[in-house]
Amino acid sequence: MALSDFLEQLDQLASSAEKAFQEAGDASALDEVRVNFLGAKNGQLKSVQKEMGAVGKEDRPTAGKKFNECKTRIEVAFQAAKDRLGDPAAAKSSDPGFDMTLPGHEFHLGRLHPITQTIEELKDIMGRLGFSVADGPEIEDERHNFEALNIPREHPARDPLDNFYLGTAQKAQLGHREENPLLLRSQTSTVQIRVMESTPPPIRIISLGRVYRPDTADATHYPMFHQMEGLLIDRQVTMADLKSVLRLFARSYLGADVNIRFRPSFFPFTEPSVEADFSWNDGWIEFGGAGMVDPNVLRAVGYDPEEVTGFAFGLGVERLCMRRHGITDIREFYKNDVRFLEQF
Ligand code: FA5
Repeated sequence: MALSDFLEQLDQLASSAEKAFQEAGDASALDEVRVNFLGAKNGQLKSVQKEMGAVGKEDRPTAGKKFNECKTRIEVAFQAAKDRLGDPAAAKSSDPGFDMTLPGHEFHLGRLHPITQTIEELKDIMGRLGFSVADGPEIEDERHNFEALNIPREHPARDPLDNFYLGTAQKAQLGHREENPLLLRSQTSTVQIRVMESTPPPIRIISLGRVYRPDTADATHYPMFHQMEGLLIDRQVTMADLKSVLRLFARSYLGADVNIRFRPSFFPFTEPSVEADFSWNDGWIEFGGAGMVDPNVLRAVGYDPEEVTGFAFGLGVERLCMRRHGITDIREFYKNDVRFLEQF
């Protein structure tokens, strides 16, 4: 090969490499150009180097010198491109679509719903009082929601208008028999029965979960809400134990300055029964029902009411949380308004 052809080839190679390195727009394009020109195996520079053997012996020193110059030009172009792309400010300024003065995106960190936070705290307080946590299904049968709780068939609490009974199609889907209709549980007292059916006394449990009633939503009522059920069964349990546990619990959760009062009431599954209120805005609001477990309930699960007695309570979780945080409308919990939720 004539020396002039070889030198010409080197010049062209260096020029096209410089152009390619200048045009490389990002790191992967740069790497492609580097492999094309400087690749150790099949790079164009390597191929040209191999052709140097075809240049006449006397011309080799000139060819070698020119080859080294060409190699340096390509390496300098590579380094310049690397510097340009490696510097983020330089890279961005080459992108006309990026405006460095724009404000950044704000990321919202998720957090637990206030009712979930309340449930965790209630479990904690009751855990310290020796109560463990039990669970039960939200779709219940009449036996656990009513019968075993001493609520007979003709009782108004079983009125279909006051409960969410499952339709025939839903029951068929669950493969359920007609004689024991299914409904969304209207109280967590169902869990009392499930626990007593499967566990011998003594018992000391709480159960927290959703319950459903076709109540019209207002500031203190919602058709779906949460209850904390408590059940303690042992020898010689009295009403005094019930009152002190509820008082201790309310003071732990709401603070020592909360006033509590008990009003005589009626529940088919407790005798005697009370309703518990706490003070709120110069008045009182009911936070739960409670009482000594009725002997009929103890008998229905195979316990001997002469041997053991016990108390039970069912408290409204939303109302406790509302009192604690000064929330005046229960509907706030379920609007999913981030401005409300992010305060907790
Ligand atoms: C009961 O549900 C009984 N199972 C409580 C009980 C358990 C009594 C064990 C005796 C022994 P009651 O229907 O009163 O009781 O409901 C209990 C609490 O749930 C109420 O005091 C109130 O705080 C809350 N509550 C009731 N209905 C609603 C509603 N629609 N929205 C929000 N909270 C409610």
